[in-house]
Amino acid sequence: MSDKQLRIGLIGTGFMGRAHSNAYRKAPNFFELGMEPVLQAVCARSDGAAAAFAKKWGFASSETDWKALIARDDIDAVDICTPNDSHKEIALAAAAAGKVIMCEKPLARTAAEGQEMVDAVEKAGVANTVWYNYRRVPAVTLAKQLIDDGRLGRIYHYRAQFLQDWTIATDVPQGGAGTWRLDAAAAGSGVTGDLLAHCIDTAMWLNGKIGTVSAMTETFVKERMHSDSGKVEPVGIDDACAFLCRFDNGSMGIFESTRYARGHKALYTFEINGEHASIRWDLHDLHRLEYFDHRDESITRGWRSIHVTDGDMPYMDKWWVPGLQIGYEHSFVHQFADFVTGLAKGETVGPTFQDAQVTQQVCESVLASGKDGSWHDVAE
Ligand code: SOE
Repeated sequence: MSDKQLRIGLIGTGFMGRAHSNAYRKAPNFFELGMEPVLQAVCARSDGAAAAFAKKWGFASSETDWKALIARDDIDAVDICTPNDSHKEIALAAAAAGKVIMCEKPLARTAAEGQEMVDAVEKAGVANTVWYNYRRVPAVTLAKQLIDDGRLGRIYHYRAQFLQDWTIATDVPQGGAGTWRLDAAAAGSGVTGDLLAHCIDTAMWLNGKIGTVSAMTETFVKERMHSDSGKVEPVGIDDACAFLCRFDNGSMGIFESTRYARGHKALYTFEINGEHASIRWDLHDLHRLEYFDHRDESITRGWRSIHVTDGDMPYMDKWWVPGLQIGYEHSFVHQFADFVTGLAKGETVGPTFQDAQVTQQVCESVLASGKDGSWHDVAE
């Protein structure tokens, strides 16, 4: 790695390829990173798509073979933005080549794949992170600060939901660009790995480890046309999942996710109830944190809606002036800024592959419980 530069090779040019590229471009304008990100190469399967993406986002070059990208000695960091079925193979090759690795969530399709990835980065000693971006929404980071300050006291309840409605129509195919999330072979699972994984990552970051789970899963549309074969094939993903859990700190958790909640596009919400105070957050209003403190004077006590835009709130001194809010894309800018700043100082910044593997293990236990209907301990 060059002393002052992090030369990035991005693999995958979909929605996340754009979100990450935006972060690489914006982070140095707003943060002191200690290292300059360089958009060195982008890789897509088709030459035209790779070249067009490179031109649009300012990458210096393009590739159509990810192995060729990894083999280049002018690439320091590999960003994996491909469907889940290629995360492991790319990560193992990138680790063997000594590259820093940034991988889209979920880490892998299964905990077994995730473990191989953790072992590979640990053996190679390469810095790594997984893009669980919601930790870096300022209001969510503020929630972490309030909990760590002890303001909530003992935590009793954690509840989270991630609701969407984009797969209700029976003619949405499985497989292929844009709809690989419906194909179990490509995605590993449905809402559990795609959406609940976010909720689980945030929950364990805020409230500690999850010990046991009991889940219910459902696949409402049992067969869909597969984009690759052109044939109607059985659907192997979970369309919806709800689970109960116990956290190691004694609190109770309830999580729900579905792609069949008509009217909801990406409604991620959580609420935490503690002995003294409660907090709740809503992705559709992501710059606000709701806070209730029972210790307030009774006649003015009530839920406060904190507009998270003041300079003493997480990340906000880097942006505009108090009162002016930021959005979804900034969570990726923050994650990258934190990761690179840590890299420049030789510090580990989460979520690491190991952190994401713990989430993977919770997902695995949830899916197993959904199948057999019994409580499952989360493997260590
Ligand atoms: C699915 O629609 C999706 O794009 C997820 O894959 C993302 O991780 C989530 O943040 C938004 O929804």
